[in-house]
Amino acid sequence: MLNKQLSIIGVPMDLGQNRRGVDMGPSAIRYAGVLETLETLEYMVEDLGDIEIARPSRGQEQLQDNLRNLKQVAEGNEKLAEKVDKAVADGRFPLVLGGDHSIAIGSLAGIAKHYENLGVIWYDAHGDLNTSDTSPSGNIHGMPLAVNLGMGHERLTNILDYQPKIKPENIVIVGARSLDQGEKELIREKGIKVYSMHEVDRLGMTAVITEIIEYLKDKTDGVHLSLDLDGLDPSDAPGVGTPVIGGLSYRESHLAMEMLAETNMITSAEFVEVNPILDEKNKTATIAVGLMGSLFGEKLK
Ligand code: 4U7
Ligand code: MN
Ligand code: MN
Ligand code: MN
Repeated sequence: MLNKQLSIIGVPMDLGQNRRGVDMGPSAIRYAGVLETLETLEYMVEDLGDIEIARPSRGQEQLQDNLRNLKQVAEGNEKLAEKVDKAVADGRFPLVLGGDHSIAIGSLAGIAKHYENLGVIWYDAHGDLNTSDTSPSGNIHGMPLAVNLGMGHERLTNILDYQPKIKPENIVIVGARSLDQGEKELIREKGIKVYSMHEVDRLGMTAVITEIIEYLKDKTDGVHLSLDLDGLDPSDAPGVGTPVIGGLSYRESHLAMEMLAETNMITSAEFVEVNPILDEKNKTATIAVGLMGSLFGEKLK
């Protein structure tokens, strides 16, 4: 069984990218019934509310050194890191609700310091392995995995005063289908394990998750799931800022969560990039909550 004490932390962050609305993700996910779902599964859930995120005043959004809103993104992530750090120190499972994916910088900063070898499953259409040198957009939500490897601006890599947060051999990316050139080079150079859509199509999700469990189980002392809803196909999860066709299906995603639930290996999680403004009747937030239900053992009840 997973840790029964959960702490939910909302992060209304939309400054890591260009499209407004993803700051409403935590509300949409709460509205879709996250607390009720987890309480039905007999978790003791504490909702810590939302982290306060500063707004750049209108027209003041800054693209400095190819890093959009660096100051606000860094400050928001510092606050998040402290909250998450405390939750883990108190023996609780942190469940972080985004917000854009730049918040994985703060979550992992708070979590990774409690582990020698934290594994990370990055469920995403993208690699999020850009730095300000390789990013085509300057958007920090495309950089958090690189930041956690200790690459990028020091204001981001050094949150909570240590780095790197994770090791390349403890990372697995699932669902990738939109990788930039610099990201591909980094994946090759660091030997990061990637199950792109090609591998998922070829092997099937059952084999992919079985391999991932095998790959991580002996060398890690905890595993963080970072689930970007754009890992799913936009026909299932339309409410995301950077949709990419040809994604993981709703069923494959549930299967993945159910298989992870059976192992009890997940020790923290975040669900990010839900944008209610781009959504259809809160469909994407509802799917996020459904996936959480599976991850937290609905099928095993
Ligand atoms: B997400 C992109 F160029 N790679 O860096 C970039 F394609 O957190 C997209 O996975 C990043 O949603 C997407 O801007 C970040 C782009
Ligand atoms: Mn993505
Ligand atoms: Mn992402
Ligand atoms: Mn996205």
